[in-house]
Amino acid sequence: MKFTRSGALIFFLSLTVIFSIIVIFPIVSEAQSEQKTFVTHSGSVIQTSGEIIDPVYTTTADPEYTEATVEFDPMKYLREFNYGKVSTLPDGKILREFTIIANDDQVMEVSPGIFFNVWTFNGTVPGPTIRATEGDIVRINFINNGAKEHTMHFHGIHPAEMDGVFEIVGSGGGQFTYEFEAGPVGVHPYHCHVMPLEEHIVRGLYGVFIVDPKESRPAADEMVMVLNGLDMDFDGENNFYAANTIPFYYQHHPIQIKTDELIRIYVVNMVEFDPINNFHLHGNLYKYYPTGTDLVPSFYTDMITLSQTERGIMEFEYTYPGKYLFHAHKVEFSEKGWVGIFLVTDDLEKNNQDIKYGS
Ligand SMILES: [Cu+2]
Repeated sequence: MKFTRSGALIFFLSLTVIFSIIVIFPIVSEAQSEQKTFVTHSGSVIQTSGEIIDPVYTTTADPEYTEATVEFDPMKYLREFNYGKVSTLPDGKILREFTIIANDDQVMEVSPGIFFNVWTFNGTVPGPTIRATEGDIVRINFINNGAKEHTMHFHGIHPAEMDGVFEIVGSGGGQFTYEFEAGPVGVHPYHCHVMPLEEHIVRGLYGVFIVDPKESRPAADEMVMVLNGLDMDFDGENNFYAANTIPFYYQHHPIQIKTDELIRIYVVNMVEFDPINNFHLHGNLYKYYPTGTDLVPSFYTDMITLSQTERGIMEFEYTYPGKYLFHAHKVEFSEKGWVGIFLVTDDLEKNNQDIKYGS
């Protein structure tokens, strides 16, 4: 029997298909269903192929157990500043008191249909933005209602015992009062400092602490943007990135600002695992104050690079109305959620409609 050229080709292709089915497919499916073993923070040993979003709570022994669901509104968080309960001390100083409650049993829908076990300060990720003026006394009544130990570690200047590292606050209602003078002027992160630190941070125990100068900065439309990442399958790599936790949020819900109005953004990078993050603004440049400690800008740029907990203040105004992107110029991050839109308008009332990206 003699093979034609096309007959030989068909024979060869058939062999390839059969080989794939018998040899390659089982290897690939084995890899896909490969079980990984994790020891969770609570000490339970679980196995997951990575499809289980939250192994800690899917293996909770009590079948009646239901987690509290976190409601988080990135638009509200963006411009929400907490000045605390204000009183004047006998020496004339201003005292600002805050109550911060830590929890670690909450679940948040971080993207449509995707739920994640977040650890929270006052029920949100990030926690509340705490704001004081330089020289004010800040008192934080910290309560740990979580199942793990937690603390609050503020970046800034304060006594050693207020640093939130060695004074571990026990689970199930442990308390600690942090008290220190606000300073220096700038924008600082606060976060839990219990080991394993990476886990306590990536789960969401962080927030922003703003110290205003005594002579306040010029009036502006002020915002807070915490750049964060979410490692959904606990492999030490982020699956989503965002400004203020929810991937793509400000792309689908553009931030409305006015032409010729000064915009001031307090930006803090809390992305773990990836060594750098960055912030690019379209159609404009911003004045940048690293850490916000100086009242004179260091840069006039449209791109800054930030490592873990690096932060600063940006100021800009738009002359021309329209839609402008802001995003990580590390394109992988923007394609996984760290992207948003400023909708710049002469008249906010007239433009109060949904704007579709790309339209
Ligand atoms: Cu913690």
